[in-house]
Amino acid sequence: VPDSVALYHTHPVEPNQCCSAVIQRITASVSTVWSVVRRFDNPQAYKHFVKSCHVIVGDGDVGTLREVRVISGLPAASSTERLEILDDERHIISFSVVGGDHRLANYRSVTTLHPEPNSGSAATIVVESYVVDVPPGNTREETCVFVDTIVKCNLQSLSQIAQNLNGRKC
Ligand code: A8S
Repeated sequence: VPDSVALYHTHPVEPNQCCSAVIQRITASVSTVWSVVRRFDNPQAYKHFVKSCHVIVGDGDVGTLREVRVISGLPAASSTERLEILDDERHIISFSVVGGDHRLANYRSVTTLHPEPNSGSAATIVVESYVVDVPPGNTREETCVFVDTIVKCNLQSLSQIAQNLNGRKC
């Protein structure tokens, strides 16, 4: 396990919070996956729950704020999110939820990309971890199941998009 995984996926967790991580293998190079993931202004490129996204302030660097609107059927309408880390060398992106109309208070996630060892850089391991407040009326377990489901969907969709992009380069 690279040192950076322990370094960037270790979160301080308060007693009323839960944290978890999802790992996804993608048959595409780190640079291809990164080209999709790094676009803080365009989460709808791979997050299918996102209906629209508008940058409120910023130019895509740390501190940029976006407002995401989500599709109907979720216990949420919108989320205001701040870009916390964007490291193009180490392939790390992190955002935190700072407002909105939803139940995931103080959500923060970190996503890191790693070339799969011995794959000739043709495959990427994505690690996405998060910490979030357990909403009133829910258990830690329920919260993790809900968020894990969203993150897994996002990373599976990311996998499909990156694999298609990679195929086009040949
Ligand atoms: C992400 C991860 C998550 C997004 C959650 C967990 C969210 O956008 C959705 C439903 C909610 O209830 C909360 O990387 C919120 O986007 C899909 C609106 C924040």
